[in-house]
Amino acid sequence: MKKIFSKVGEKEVTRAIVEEFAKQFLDYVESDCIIVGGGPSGLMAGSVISKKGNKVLIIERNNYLGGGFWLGGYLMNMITVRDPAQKMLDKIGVPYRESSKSLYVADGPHACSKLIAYACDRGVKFANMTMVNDVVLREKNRVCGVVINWTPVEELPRGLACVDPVALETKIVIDATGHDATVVKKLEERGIIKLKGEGAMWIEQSEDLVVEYTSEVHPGLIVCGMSVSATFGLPRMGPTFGSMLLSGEKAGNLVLEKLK
Ligand code: 48H
Repeated sequence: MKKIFSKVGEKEVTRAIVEEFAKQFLDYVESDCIIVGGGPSGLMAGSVISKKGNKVLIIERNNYLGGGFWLGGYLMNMITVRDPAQKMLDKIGVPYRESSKSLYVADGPHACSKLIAYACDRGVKFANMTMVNDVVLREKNRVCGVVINWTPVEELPRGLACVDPVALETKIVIDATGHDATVVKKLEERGIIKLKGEGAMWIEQSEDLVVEYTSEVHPGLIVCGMSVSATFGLPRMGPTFGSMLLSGEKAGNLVLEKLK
């Protein structure tokens, strides 16, 4: 048989993966920014921060990136954005068409994969199948890092596995966990913040509000995307994603200001 591939075996493949993973993991034990959640807002925030040469790690509990951006609305994989968010689609190179005045529709998988590539091209690193289950708090309860475990370990019945998680230090954390607002909830559990909970759907109001309320909710913790709605009790917008991209961009710029 004529060989097409060069002579490389199992041990070399395993070594390549372990070495590169361990090198990156060690490097990102300390970073400039940790983003919890790899949906549209987190990916956009990461792209903005990383483009300036900062070390950004996105932690995602699933084995894929993109959050709700793949499927758009109601398991129909078309996404919509309202004017002016089509300019963000231009930026990441996603084709779209105007469906009605100022409403644009694009293919979900195309938009999502382009956004993931956009973040990768700008240097964002990822930890998939990894779940943030707590925060690191220091003086005056400043958020200084996150506590992580492998998602499958975290999901095991409590009686079955007693595995202590590990912690990563960082200068600033972004909660981009969507409807769950997981990181903000950790502060609420300790009586530091009060979560208002997401409001009912009202597309026209919600998108402006999400962008407006994208902010540092507690020293060391910025919220973006749907976690803004959950934190501040804002209306939801359903299957339209412009504010996720603009909120992510704003969160990224807030982090850049802080890192200066
Ligand atoms: C690690 C975690 C953890 C954790 C959650 O839901 P997302 O797509 O979030 P956004 O805010 O970027 O976008 C929201 C959008 O998809 C949406 O749902 C809209 C617009 N809804 C409107 C409406 O009215 O319903 O992504 C969040 C990501 C997901 O991939 C989660 O798996 C991940 O965060 N995640 N990752 N550790 N503790 N919690």
